Amino acid sequence: MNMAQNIAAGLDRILTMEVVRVTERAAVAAARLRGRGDEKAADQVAVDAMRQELNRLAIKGTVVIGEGERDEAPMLYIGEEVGTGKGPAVDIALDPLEGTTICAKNLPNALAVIAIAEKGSLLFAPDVYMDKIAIGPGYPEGLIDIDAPPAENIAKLAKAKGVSVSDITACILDRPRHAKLIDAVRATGAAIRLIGDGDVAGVIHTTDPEETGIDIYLGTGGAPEGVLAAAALRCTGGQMQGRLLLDTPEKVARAEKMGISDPKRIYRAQDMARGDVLFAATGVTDGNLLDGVKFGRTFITTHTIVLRSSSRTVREIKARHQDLEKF
Ligand code: VTB
Repeated sequence: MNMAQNIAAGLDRILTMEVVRVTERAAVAAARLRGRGDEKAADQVAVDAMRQELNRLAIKGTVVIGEGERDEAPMLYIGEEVGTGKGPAVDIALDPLEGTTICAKNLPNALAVIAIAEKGSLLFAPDVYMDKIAIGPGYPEGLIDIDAPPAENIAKLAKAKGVSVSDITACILDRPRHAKLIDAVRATGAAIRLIGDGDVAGVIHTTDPEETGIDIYLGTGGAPEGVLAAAALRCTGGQMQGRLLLDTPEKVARAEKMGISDPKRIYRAQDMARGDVLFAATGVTDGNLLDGVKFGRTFITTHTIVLRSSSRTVREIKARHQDLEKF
């Protein structure tokens, strides 16, 4: 593909490299506050750092999934314009610190995350819950069904993988609302990895079961996190379905205002993140897929995964930052 075709195909691929700095910087800032028991402080420094770096990117970006509505989030709020303004018009979904509690407790899999997509191609998701199911790449389309009982999804997955159900591990957020789901999965004989937070990582982990030990993600988490995970899956392959939990008239009205006319719609990954998508995540704490930030005496190391949907290349970037002043 020549340069002109590359640009015509979607986002400028140079952005794939540029975007790494954005999550690296947020991760380093958050990592300094790992294990301090202060979620808010860790989130705040990650937001500041991400915003600063994002504003150096040559894009005309709009935050569509961010820290919240304008009145509740002073920075990286939904609708905020970011970037230098000179460059392609893009939509941005971000979470400078996905897993604030994980970071505060210094537990695995806290991430700094961003997805960049062509204008108008990310689902404008309200901050409600989303019911989610996801599996990794290499399975027939339509293998899983969000409306099927967990036992059925797990049995189909095991069969397609060529293993028995007891060899399957499901990742589920450890929440009282998942009691029935957990019982249903346990009854199949499959294993569960219960996570305290961080379902963006949980979904992404399904894309590399050999590395992470996770085959399927099930359960209800944040809708914004669902869009971020969908963006990653668009790039790695894999299947995901999500449905917003709009269980009050107020939530239905809020979603309607954001352009969602069918409150019961099932979104696949490609409905939540369309067109050309870039995704980057840097580990804050050590995790199953990414190492956390390491602070050496003379340098800092970061571990980032960068994905692009149009080429489906998965890049891992381990960076050694020797100019500590830049952070
Ligand atoms: C998940 C998880 C997040 O929120 O989406 C979860 O990925 C869902 O909400 O890290 P509840 O905590 O209310 O269950 C987080 O845990 C925090 O944003």
